[in-house]
Amino acid sequence: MAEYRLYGFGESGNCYKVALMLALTGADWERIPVDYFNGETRSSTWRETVNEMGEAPVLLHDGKCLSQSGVILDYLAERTGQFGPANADERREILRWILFDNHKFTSYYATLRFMVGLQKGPETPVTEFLRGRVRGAFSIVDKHLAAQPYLVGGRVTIADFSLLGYLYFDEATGLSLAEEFPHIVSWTKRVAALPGWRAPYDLLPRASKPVV
Ligand SMILES: N[C@@H](CCC(=O)N[C@@H](CS)C(=O)NCC(=O)O)C(=O)O
Repeated sequence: MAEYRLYGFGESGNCYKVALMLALTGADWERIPVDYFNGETRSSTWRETVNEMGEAPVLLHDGKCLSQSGVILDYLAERTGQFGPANADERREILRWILFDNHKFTSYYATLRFMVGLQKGPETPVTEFLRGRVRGAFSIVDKHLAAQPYLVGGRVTIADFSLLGYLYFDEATGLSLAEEFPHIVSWTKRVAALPGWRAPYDLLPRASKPVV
């Protein structure tokens, strides 16, 4: 059995955040499949035995069962000594970006991409609202990255992995990142050039067949 065991599935950028960290740190890890689209995370078994919050990713390590990608990234940075903060000020900076990510950057974008790109639903006031909120959050990050190569400390950290979680998928969202957020796109390329980087579906297989 591998040292780290990750409940995850390919469509999930939140799971990809953790899988990417495991890949880039050279960790010994394996995936535990999650039947997400048939409701496994909503089942009482999942909530009673894996994660009461009803979400993936979940990491099993050393007798611990950890959820919330930001917490897992922090744990892995501490365990591996890689991509973590160099001091207390950086630790707070990383936390600040991960909280912003979970509230606005990932959450609006992931929901928009789920509705438009995976469910292939119609344009509605909800998708229009989400796209506006994504543009607001992405503009903030694009401006930050115009002045520095990575989010914190001038080097790659777990803050980058958190915000990048959904940016390597190519399902439609109705946004053109290349046209609207060029500094974000340059940043995705810098991280993709790291040794050991792999694209989402190369690290975690899909849980569903694509909707056509
Ligand atoms: N803030 C959480 C979000 C996790 C999350 O929303 N995971 C999705 C899959 S990408 C999920 O399991 N959703 C189940 C649900 O909301 O019912 C994290 O970063 O781990």
